[in-house]
Amino acid sequence: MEKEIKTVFSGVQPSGNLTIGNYLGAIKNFSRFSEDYRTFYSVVDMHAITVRQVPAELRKRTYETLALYMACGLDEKKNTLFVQSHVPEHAELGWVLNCYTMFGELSRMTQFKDKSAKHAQNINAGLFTYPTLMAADILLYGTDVVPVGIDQKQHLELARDIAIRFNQTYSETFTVPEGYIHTDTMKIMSLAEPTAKMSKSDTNPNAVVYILDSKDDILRKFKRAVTDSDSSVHFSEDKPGVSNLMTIYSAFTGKSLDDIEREFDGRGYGDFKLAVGEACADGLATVRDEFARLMADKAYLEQVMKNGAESAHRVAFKMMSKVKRKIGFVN
Ligand code: AQP
Repeated sequence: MEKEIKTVFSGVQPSGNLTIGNYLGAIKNFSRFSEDYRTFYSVVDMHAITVRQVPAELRKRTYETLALYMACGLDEKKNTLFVQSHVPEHAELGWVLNCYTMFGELSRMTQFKDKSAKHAQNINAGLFTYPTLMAADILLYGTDVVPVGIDQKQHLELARDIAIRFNQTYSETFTVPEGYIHTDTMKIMSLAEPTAKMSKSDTNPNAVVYILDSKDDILRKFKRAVTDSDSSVHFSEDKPGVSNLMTIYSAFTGKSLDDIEREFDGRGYGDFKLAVGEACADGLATVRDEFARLMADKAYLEQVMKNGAESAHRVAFKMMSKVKRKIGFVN
């Protein structure tokens, strides 16, 4: 039977200060769905502990990530905004799906390989089964669409495979989700090393622009951004630094890449970098102000978390009951 309203789910880990990669690749796209879809956006704290976190910071960042969702335009009345660990069905379904996910499949995940190399002292089982928990997040809500950056594509494909496998083993249970990857901004690159993804856990602060950076910091970081020895503002594979800056400029101004090339024809990188910095800082100014306002009212954020958890739980509980019945657990 065709569902009338389609469902969207996505999440962001409170594992650091959020970057313009998280913003342009994911969060900015979330609000596109608010009007016509049933939307669930989660602060995925259970994913964050696959890497060691300082408890007080994790707690603070959980509030901050929720406030950032709202500051970036997600209306808490139109979207279910919640914290993953407040809805126990995520862990419950995650365990069940572990038993329908193959060791070989998880071994092929590039994020696991990258993060294992980065955290060689803590290659825990949670890091390995991260994609199964992500599949549970998505499948619990009958999700049709998952807006993510390109780095999550492999995990999403695994979620689809797990859904199909489960449905074929029993009967139609899970909706097989589709990714929504905004091709223009699917991978914002590091400013210091433009062939690597901009990541919130990067240890070089000049490589990353955080959503909440001050205007001065943003201008300084773009001024220092790695480009190349040429001086033409032109989008191409062999100019990863300049192309990345053009992508960011385009995302904040709405200008096309051709228009940007024309705008900076013969003007050199100095002018261009300043313009990118200004556009980014101005584009984020209202987010920063709204974030500060929201963070000053912790009680309200807690109310949003509570309402979100209740709404999410109602849906998740139903799906979990169905799963238990299918696999033969006694009610
Ligand atoms: N650089 C990026 N460009 C485009 N999209 C990005 N995303 C992350 N970085 C970029 C998208 O943001 C969403 C939330 O990401 P996450 O919090 O789940 O973690 P991640 O993908 O592992 O992002 P980070 O910033 O690199 O976090 P750490 O450093 O903690 O591992 C996802 O949709 C992601 O695609």
